[in-house]
Amino acid sequence: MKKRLLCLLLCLALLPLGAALADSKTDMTDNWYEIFVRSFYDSDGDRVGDLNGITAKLDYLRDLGIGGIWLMPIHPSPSYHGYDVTDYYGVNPEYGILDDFANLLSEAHARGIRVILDMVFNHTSNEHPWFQSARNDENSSYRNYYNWSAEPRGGYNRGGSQYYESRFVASMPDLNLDNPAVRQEIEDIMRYWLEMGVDGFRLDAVTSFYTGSDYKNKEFLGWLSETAKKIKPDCYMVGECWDSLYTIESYYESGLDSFFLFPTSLRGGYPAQILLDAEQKGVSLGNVIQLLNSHLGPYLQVPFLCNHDTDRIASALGAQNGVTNIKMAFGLLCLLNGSVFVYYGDEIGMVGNGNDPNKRIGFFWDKKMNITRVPTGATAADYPFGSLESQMDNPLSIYNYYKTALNLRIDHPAIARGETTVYPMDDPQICVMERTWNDQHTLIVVNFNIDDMDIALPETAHPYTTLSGDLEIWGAASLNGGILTLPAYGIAVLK
Ligand SMILES: [Ca+2]
Repeated sequence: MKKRLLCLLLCLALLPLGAALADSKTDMTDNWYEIFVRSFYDSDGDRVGDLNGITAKLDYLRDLGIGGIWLMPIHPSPSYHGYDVTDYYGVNPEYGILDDFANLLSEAHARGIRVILDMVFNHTSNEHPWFQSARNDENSSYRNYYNWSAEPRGGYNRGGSQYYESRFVASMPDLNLDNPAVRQEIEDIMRYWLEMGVDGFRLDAVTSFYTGSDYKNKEFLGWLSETAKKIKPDCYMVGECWDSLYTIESYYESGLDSFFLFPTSLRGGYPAQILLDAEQKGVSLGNVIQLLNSHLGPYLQVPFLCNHDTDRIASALGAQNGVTNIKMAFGLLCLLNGSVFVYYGDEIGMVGNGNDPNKRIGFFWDKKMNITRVPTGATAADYPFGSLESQMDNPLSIYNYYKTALNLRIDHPAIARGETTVYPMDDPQICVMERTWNDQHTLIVVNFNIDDMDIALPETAHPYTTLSGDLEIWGAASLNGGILTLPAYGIAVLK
């Protein structure tokens, strides 16, 4: 940890680039929202979510406290999910036309919301014209866009007289990312979208670019990052490295802005473990934050609870057990450094597990008849906490908890960006920590006791006199002199 800190300090002291990196890290920090376009909101009555549907809900997202959206693949594709692309320059006709996308971009930007696109560069669809040509003609100029073998091999499928690499499924042939022509195609694709105004990319399956070689994956990620930043210096990139904290840490060496922090997700993730497993929950929260910062301190962290590939967090925590854990897991997530990502529908406690389509069902806005069509293959579509409309006016709803938590991060920028000091407390069920960023100081207090507690605030260099934010589950916090009264599972923020 000390060595890392020293390196960072040296960088900041010696290189103007170091300072620029530190600035860009905090500039990129935001509250993000992942959208499966097909299942979000249908604007034209065909029961398929579309781009204009997202545009119609931008005010909702802004109000929720969202500053950026990640759109799952919007390109033409034979599958319902879109992770097998047939045209990287197009828009899935079920989602709309390119003009709709350009309009979404400009309306999002007008509201201060950034838009990043899901880019699948590991593989194409087997229906992509590149693959069709490569498969049907061994002399095609596209033949070396893919990897071929004369002999059967693991991870390869038969295509014509030979076998092509296709690690996920036969319909997703892996691209030959060593081929300079393929890299040129990828550069052209990134340029096209970035010049249109897209704010960056979510990179799919980064550990699969070169199966079995982290070294080559990182080299390619470094190239992707460098290439994109040359086109648009302030673009933002986040990679899917579905792995341990240690592997994720090593992937940051590639130079890519960020990687999803899978160790914060699901039942085995830090927030759920603190809530459900730890005996000394207050102490554990402080330890987790120090652990994350010791590994990822110099980098932009990207904690999240679930995504389109995982069970939904409400399912993972057991929706039948009630809302306290569902709320509190998100409350704790929002106390971590970096950019949090919310999967659409988690803010109303949507559930989903089992097969993939179950995790990607339609958002429940108001009436059941307005929900988008169930994705092909889904076997369950249940909404245990009701629609957004039914939750909006209920101050105790999951929706209002999410909204308060996200807006707390907007109102107190130091929470996401600041250096952490954890104060030791006599009660191991209480966590008190300070976040300092530039001249802003924020004190965060969490009470994991099942009773209201009167907490004597520790002595701090900066005086905290104002209760400026409160995430309530069992009632409101209050501050009298140096004593903070905090109900069970309450989170208070002081200035
Ligand atoms: Ca539609």
